[in-house]
Amino acid sequence: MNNYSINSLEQYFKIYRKSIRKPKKFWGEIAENNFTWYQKWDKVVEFDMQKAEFEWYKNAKLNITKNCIDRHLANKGDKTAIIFEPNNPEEPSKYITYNELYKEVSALSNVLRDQGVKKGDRVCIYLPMIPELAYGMLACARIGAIHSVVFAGFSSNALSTRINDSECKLVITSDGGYRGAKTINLKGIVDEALTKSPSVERVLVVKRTDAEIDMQSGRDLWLQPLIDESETTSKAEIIDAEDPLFILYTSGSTGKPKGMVHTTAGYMVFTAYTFKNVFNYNTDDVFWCTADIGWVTGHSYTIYGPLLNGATTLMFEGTPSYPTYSRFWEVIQKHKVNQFYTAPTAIRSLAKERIEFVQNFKLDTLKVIGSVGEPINEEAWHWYNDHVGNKKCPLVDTWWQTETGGIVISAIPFVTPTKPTYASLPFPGIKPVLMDELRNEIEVNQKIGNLCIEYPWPGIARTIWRDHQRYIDTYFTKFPGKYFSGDGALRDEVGYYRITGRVDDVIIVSGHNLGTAPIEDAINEHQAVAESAVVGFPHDIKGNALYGFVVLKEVGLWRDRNNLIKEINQLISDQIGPIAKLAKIQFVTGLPKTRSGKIMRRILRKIAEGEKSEFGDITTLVNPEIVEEISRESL
Ligand code: 7RM
Repeated sequence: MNNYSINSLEQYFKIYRKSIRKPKKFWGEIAENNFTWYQKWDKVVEFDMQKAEFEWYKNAKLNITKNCIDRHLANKGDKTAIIFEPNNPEEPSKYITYNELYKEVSALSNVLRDQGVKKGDRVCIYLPMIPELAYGMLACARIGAIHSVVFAGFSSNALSTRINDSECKLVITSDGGYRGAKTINLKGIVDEALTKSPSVERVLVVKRTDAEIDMQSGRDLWLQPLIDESETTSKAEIIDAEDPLFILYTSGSTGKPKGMVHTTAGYMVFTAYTFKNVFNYNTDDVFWCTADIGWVTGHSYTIYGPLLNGATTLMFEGTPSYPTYSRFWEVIQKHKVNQFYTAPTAIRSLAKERIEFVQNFKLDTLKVIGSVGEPINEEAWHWYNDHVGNKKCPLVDTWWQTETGGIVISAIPFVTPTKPTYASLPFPGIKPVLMDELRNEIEVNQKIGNLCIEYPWPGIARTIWRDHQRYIDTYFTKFPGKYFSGDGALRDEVGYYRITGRVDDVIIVSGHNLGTAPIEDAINEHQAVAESAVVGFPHDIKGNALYGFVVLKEVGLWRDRNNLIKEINQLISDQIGPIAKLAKIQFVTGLPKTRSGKIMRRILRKIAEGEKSEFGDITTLVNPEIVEEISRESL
């Protein structure tokens, strides 16, 4: 266990320095000592940042499911690998041991083989958050098929586009899914998608809701009878380190979604090592990441990271508000969760509700709480820290992306100190740099720049599926020789990074660089405000001026708009300076958000610029109807 867990601040700095000076030695040792390989590598890494070519653990042979499952069977066979907590609290939870996981994954992998799925084939998984989703991913990995999980909230069009881009030949879906008070007709959506997706030969259907569905003969099969007839052992294919493990689509700012490709060995080493250290996972802990597995956070930190560490990971089918706003806290209490990982948008929505919803539950099993997905504003940070972490759990604000595969900037609990709204320090092996618009490195502190990473790490995506040029253009061209994240950040005097939002969110007002996050923090300080988003719009004299979209907690209580506007601007003025005052404030009932909870600023920017109708693709929003409302009432 060579340096696999980081236990002190001194050790962190030592490991960090080593990881930067001798990355090959560093990543070689971690891979050497903590995983099962059929054959070791010839070279730890070979890369070319200009061509965006990366080969980690070159020529090594392995199977990631051997590492996620088989190697735990001897000592941990009866340990719970996955706790399944259903949408409906009345329905019993399921506890799936490593032994059972082995059998389920083996059986499903045999079914896939019988259906003609071969190494390198793409399998689309369109399932709710039920155990079969985990089995499906791992069954693909067992036989070297490439999984492409599509979030079950996506429409038939979005599903079809994704299936077609990677030419999936098989789809695993279910008759339906439960989410809060809703039942979703997944099979119907698949049927519609497949009218436009000719590559799919076979659909395997999991029974979940018992809904009446159409089964197309010759194409659709119920999964359970096939599983029942299958062997419950399965040979793990020998996979090359750089064979693709999965494709996961991430929406670009324009154009069609990008199929980010992750390969096997590097992704395995990186997710395992970051999981262990960022969450301080110890044997017998129960870990819960609330993200849907349709997003990278669910891939890396509900499935792969935890299982690689032999952990118990919780899969939750439901939503934070069903049947009550206490659902998260109830689940933490019920399963004695030790590490809890969620998104700021969930925190803000729960912080809006009465405090009793959280206070009535015993959360004292928690040791570490985490945040991911967007900058966490100061008010949400404190609410999470005080009421969920009870001021005793380190709050790790983890910055990363689909493209990075795993966490790249984060505090390490009990090792490096946290600081509200700061993702803080780079993880070992990660060398962040801030670049200005003239492509010079920003060496001073407190200045916002483009957040880039200088050296590859094992978890970095390898390409965009069948579009390597787009991969190069998007991430490796603007700042040659570096990976460009598309995010802005600043560094404080001790080297902590604060992510300020997408760089297109940096607004230059009268020559001052302003990040939207700190302004939103200031606005959110106001007791009437639930949430806000700030964008820029062109201004004759200042270059840009600021437009704030503000959601109030209880609309009726705040009738004096003019006074409210004054108070909000006073807060901004106090916290950042008069330069950051808003030229316009529009009160809205909600903000346009993607299904993963990110505010779609592109739309707000258009509205602020006076656009009334052309908003581009808004199908990935959870609340497309809000766009009409905001634009109708725009100032
Ligand atoms: C993990 C994930 C990536 C984008 C990224 C950022 C934003 C994610 C944080 C964050 C501030 C954070 N992957 N983002 N984490 N911003 N602080 N801790 O979300 O591909 O879906 O999104 O999310 O803008 O570029 S993602």
